[in-house]
Amino acid sequence: MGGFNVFVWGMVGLVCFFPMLNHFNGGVMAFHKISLHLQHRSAAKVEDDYRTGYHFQPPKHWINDPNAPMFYKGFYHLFYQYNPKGSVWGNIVWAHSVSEDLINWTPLDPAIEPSKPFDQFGCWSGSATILPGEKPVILYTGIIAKEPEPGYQVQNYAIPKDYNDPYLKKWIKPDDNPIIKPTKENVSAFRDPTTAWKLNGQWEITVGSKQDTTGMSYLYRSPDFIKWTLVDHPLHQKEDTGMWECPDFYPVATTGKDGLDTMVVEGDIKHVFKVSLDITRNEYYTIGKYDTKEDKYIPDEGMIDGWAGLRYDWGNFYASKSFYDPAKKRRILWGWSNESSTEHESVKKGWAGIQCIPRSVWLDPSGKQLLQWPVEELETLRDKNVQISNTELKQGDKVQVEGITPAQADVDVVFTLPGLDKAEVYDTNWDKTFPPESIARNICQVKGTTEQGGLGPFGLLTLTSKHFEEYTPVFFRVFNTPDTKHKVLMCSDEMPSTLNKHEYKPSFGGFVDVDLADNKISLRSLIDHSVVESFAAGGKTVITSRVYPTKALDDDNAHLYVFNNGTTTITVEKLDAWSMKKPKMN
Ligand code: DQQ
Repeated sequence: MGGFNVFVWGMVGLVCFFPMLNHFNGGVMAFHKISLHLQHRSAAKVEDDYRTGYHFQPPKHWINDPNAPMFYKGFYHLFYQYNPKGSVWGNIVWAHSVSEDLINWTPLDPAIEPSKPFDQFGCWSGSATILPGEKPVILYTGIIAKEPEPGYQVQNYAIPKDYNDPYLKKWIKPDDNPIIKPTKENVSAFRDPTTAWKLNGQWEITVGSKQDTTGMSYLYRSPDFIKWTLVDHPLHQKEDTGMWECPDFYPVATTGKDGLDTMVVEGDIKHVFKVSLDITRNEYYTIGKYDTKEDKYIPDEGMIDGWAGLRYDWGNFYASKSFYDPAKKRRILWGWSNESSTEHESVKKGWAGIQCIPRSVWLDPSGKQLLQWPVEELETLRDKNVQISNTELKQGDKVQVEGITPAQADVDVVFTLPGLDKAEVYDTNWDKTFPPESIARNICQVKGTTEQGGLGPFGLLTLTSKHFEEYTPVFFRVFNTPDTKHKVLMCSDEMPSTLNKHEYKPSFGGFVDVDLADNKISLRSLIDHSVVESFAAGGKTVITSRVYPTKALDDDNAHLYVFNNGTTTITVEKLDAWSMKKPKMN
């Protein structure tokens, strides 16, 4: 066993031996890193190197959570947590942009800023509800005191100054705020109100919280959206998951791709409940039933409700929020992708954070997971197209995809496998050795891109430098398991992505629940300078990686390949790659 492997297995042992330490971050509250001395530091010039071409970002400074996405009078509204003074978290206001197509964005003035006693130390995340008569209202978390850390939290509301303004430029924060105060135990862990729904004639919302180490989503009821009462039981809770941030609760149709308004609580539907886990800064969701008699959410039998649960995205994706788009009858999901680089780098480059491409989200026909796909409007940015078809890739082969802009591209590929019998055997020890929530990620890390398997690794080498010193591979490995069912692993590996030793370079991974009956598997990657967002098997498994190449930096120096390092020859049935145009971006 080589030195590298010894190191990896040593790390694995450490992580598994202390699973609680792993989850609970040594008992330290996670939240956003607070660096007071950097919060007001604005770079003289914004560095372009890692700025994205078609992902959402403002011209400069720090962004985090998407807030209150909604469609109103022909415009999509995206609010987001923003530091107007610097490139690290702090001084948070609700920045605001509008779009007619979710792709081209016009910036407006911040919609909500600290100014009143009920939000003077911060305007944190929240959601929009469209009340009857087409009247939007925003619920958000206000910080009324700095202590106890990370702040004393209440829930406020804001309403548009002029309902006739489709841009919703000005928002009023009425003086009867706050409309919800915390109970004594949770003053600093009580945030991120959801979009409301109606049950038995009353409005209901849920708010993220915890009690000791039990993650919790409180339920509140109101006859008029102003007077709210705490319901005697939470909508949902789960022991040992710590603080729940940004809960999201919404219905999905049991068949078809159409989305449903959050107001739909009964019928041929399931409900999705998602939370962002503050301790590890990742999210999980379950699919289940909203029991409207008990007013409780109950995950379906077999759903994993906790760290090892389903994820929207196995990479750098957090604080997500969904909304119903009545214009196209779909549910859209937005997630924040933080920098994985250092604060020092963020301050130097003058900006930090992007929003992922908005995704349509609907229930997989199995009922066991969601499917996600970039909104169709993204395709309007597709420019020059190149194709590869029916091309065999033997062990060690890589074929360059030439003729497009490799650092700003959309690639969609279908691989055909000759059969599954050559797949390597899945080592069941992995299930015992690795923490359940990171088995896939650990296998990706241990095996990397080059270790040969029977079927795979095969996939894409994105953002590759001329002499392969740097590349971000996105790929599959297929395993045979003792019960004769195969397992498909998807990896997005940042380890070889940059020569910069100081960057955090995780090897992200997730399993893909796909039956491979037709011996085919697809992969779509959205490559955009410092982000690679990849969708396997039509959106069953998704991974977002943030990367900082030093050589494979721009369209002249980056290259794109399709590759196979497995012993079995596979076929690129069809590959389409497009250069992506730059939209109007704030
Ligand atoms: N970010 C907000 C909070 C939320 C956290 C503060 C999640 O409301 O819990 O900027 O990233």
